[in-house]
This record gives sequence, C-alpha cells and structure tokens, in this order.
Amino acid sequence: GNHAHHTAMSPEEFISRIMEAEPPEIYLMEDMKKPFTETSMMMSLTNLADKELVLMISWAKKIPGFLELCLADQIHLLKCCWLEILMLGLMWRSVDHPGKLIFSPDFKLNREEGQCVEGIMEIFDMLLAATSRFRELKLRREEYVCLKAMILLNSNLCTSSPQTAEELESRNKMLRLLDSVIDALVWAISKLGLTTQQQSLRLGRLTMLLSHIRHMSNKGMDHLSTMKRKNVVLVYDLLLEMLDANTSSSSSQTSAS
Ligand code: AOE
Repeated sequence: GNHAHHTAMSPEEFISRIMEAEPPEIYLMEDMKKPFTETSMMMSLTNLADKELVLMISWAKKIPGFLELCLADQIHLLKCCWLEILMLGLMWRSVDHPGKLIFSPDFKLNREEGQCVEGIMEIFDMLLAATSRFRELKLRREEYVCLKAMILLNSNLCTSSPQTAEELESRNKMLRLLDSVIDALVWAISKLGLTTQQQSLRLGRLTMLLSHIRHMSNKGMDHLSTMKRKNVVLVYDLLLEMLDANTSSSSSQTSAS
C-alpha cells in the first residue's frame, strides 16, 4: 500500500498518524466484589489485559511502516514488549491521580489494595514512582505516543540476529522506523518553547525512563510467573491462539498487496 513511503513522512505527520492509532478507553464492566481476594483481583487484571492485548495488536498495525516488517519481527516485537506497553498506558492514565493506579475508568486501585495479592505491592510501588516521575516532567500526549512506539520498535533490537536477506531487510526497516519515531519525539519537544539545552535534557530524561519501564516489566513477568505457578492466573490459550491467528492473517493480507 501507501505505507511504504513512511520515510518521506514529516515528523508532524508521523505524530498525527500515531495519535490516531491510539486505542479507545476500555471499561472492565464487572461488578467489583470489594473487598478483593487474591483470585478476584488477579482475574480482573487478567480480563483487562486480555481486552487490551487485542487492541494493542490493532494499534501496532496502525503504526506507519509496522506492517512492512516481516511477520516474524512483528510477532517478536509484540511478544517482547506487551507488558511494557501495558505499563506505560497504565502510567499515562494514572498521571493525574497521585497514589492511584487507573487500570480502567471503572477499575482503580491504590497501593493498599495490593495487599491481597502476594508480591503485587512491590510492583505497584514501582509503577506509582515512575508515574510520579512522568507527572513531574508534565509528560505530553504527543511525547507519550512516541515513547510507546519507541518501546515497540526497540524491544527486540539486541535479541534478534537476522539470518536471511528478508530478515536483514526487515531489521533495517525497523531501525529506520525507530529513527522516524526519535525524529517525531524531537519535533514534539521542540514545540514546547524550551531552550536548546532544555530540549536535550528533556529528550534524555524521557528516554531514560524507558529503562525503568523495561525493569518493571521484567519484575512484573517474574511476578506473573509466580502467580501462574500458584494457579492464580488462568492461562488463556484460546486468546493466545486468537492473537496469533489475528496477527498472521492480517499481515499475509498486507504482504500480498
Ligand atoms: C499493567 C497495565 C495494564 O493495563 C494491565 C495490567 C494487568 C496485569 C498487571 C499489569 C498490568 C501490571 C503488573 C502486574 C500485572 C498483574 C501482576 C503484575 C500488577 O505484578 C497483567 C495481566 C497479564 C495477564 C497475562 C495475559 C497473557 C499475555 C500473554 C501475551 C503473550 O505472550 N503474547 C504472545 C501476546 C502478545 C500480543 C500483544
């Protein structure tokens, strides 16, 4: 399609495309039986994540150039970064609510409510601290969408080693795409009326936060696998199959066009 010309896209146009790709708000629409138990809280969190992951796939496909990557890269990127993306979204929704995690408009938790799930308060505290940092920095929506795209495109940079010519081409596309997102972020920061030095500092501060997000995601994965060992989280094999099917069918359509 027309997406192949994303390198010619201005940073302004690139940002407006990824702003349009933003997924809609999700409501959990469950009767919260407070007080929570370990099982009920984990069930609600998992139900929410299930819905978000479906929307995340549609979001990724709308990032200019993403569908031009080879299917293996598309899947690998999403597999590597889904929890980081969920966490950044959670922090964005929570940024104006100090001390609270806004999982969805109808599912808000404070750190004390984490007491009923073993090990979850530690993760909540990291998420709340990183959210405060975004609050201090007064993160803008334009910057937020760039950071999210950067997480996606940066997630497997150091774990993939291209073998075939196709993989090599896809990896080069990924690097050019990542450069476009960096350009877009630089452009967004340049609109804020800061001095050149303040602009560089802001770019540095925002991107430094990405390493904390990766760290929290790793801790969250550890926590999720302990929960799974205790059989608290149900593994939705069907959902995973649906996700895989969705990803492969949609991109075979694209590669055919
Ligand atoms: C963060 C943000 C958010 O919007 C929702 C959630 C819900 C659960 C939370 C997590 C979060 C923050 C960290 C927590 C975690 C529960 C325990 C952990 C608090 O400490 C996450 C619920 C995760 C449910 C797992 C669902 C299986 C996903 C498998 C994904 C996968 O492997 N693939 C291949 C699909 C990738 C497609 C995008």
